[in-house]
Amino acid sequence: MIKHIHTLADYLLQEEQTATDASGSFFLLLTRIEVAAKRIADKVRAVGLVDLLGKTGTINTFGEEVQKLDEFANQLLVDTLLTSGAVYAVVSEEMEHPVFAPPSHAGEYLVYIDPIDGSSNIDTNCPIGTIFSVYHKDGGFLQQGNRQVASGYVMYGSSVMLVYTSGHGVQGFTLEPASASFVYSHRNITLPAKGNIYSINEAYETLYDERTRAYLAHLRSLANHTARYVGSLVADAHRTLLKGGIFLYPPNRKQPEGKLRLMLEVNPYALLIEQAGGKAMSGNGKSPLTITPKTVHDRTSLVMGSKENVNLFADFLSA
Ligand code: AHM
Ligand code: MG
Repeated sequence: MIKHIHTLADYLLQEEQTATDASGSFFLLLTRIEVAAKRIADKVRAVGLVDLLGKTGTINTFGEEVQKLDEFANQLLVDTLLTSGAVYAVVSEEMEHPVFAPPSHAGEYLVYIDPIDGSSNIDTNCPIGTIFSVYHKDGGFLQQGNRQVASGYVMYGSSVMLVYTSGHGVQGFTLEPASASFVYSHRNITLPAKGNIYSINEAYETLYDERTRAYLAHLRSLANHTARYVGSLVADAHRTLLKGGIFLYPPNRKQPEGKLRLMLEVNPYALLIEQAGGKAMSGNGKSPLTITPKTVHDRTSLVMGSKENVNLFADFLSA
């Protein structure tokens, strides 16, 4: 057993030696995500220099314009994962259908990715990220989020971080430029039980239902609350994990199902937040982890953060 865990590689080796609920190929899979993350981080850093700013001119599955960086990150992650020997298929926000590993390389896991989350922030040098979620292939493509084997994200911010959970707490690693290693910087990330930051796109206020509007009015009446909204889930959720408070992407009149994708964005974060001692809710007031998806691209609403903050929102919803 490794005594001093200094890097992600050390941590994975240690988990591999002690885990009873994951196979060696699971750790190989995470290593492949680490490799891809470093390459994407390099590109993100140079994005303004290497002709990766801007749009490709094509439209993705959801009718959204594809940014060049989205396309690069998607292809890199798909290739890196499907040739690992650990992965059976990849589902991506950028692709309508799953892509399968060749039979010679087919492994046991399904990996769901949002290759570049927060695409609208690319051209303005604001934080963006990669989100991932892992399931055993035996349960099929439409498993509930509570069947996730692991979930996590890479955030390309003022520093690059990889944060993940495999059901044993939430661990964070920061890329050290000199060594090109992810250093174990955030052990067992835990949300405070209550926080004073709220994060929501308030420009949609008139589109939210009456109860959500009453909740927002209440927050604004509190002297000790402040608002933060980057518009990249990776960044807004990262702050929520570290500082607590609440993040909301509720349904609104223009997006009655909400905007975020259940399997690609909501469930990876619901697992992280719950593993860090927080709470996540969907429109029905229940954890999104208990929703059975109808398609891999389903959308749902998301409210998550410190338990006390989320419970207060739930009280407003049921008032
Ligand atoms: P994307 O995956 O196409 O980038 O969209 C998801 C993003 C999230 O990162 C963020 O929470 C949300 O969209 C912001 O949406 P809005 O601009 O409506 O507030
Ligand atoms: Mg995206």
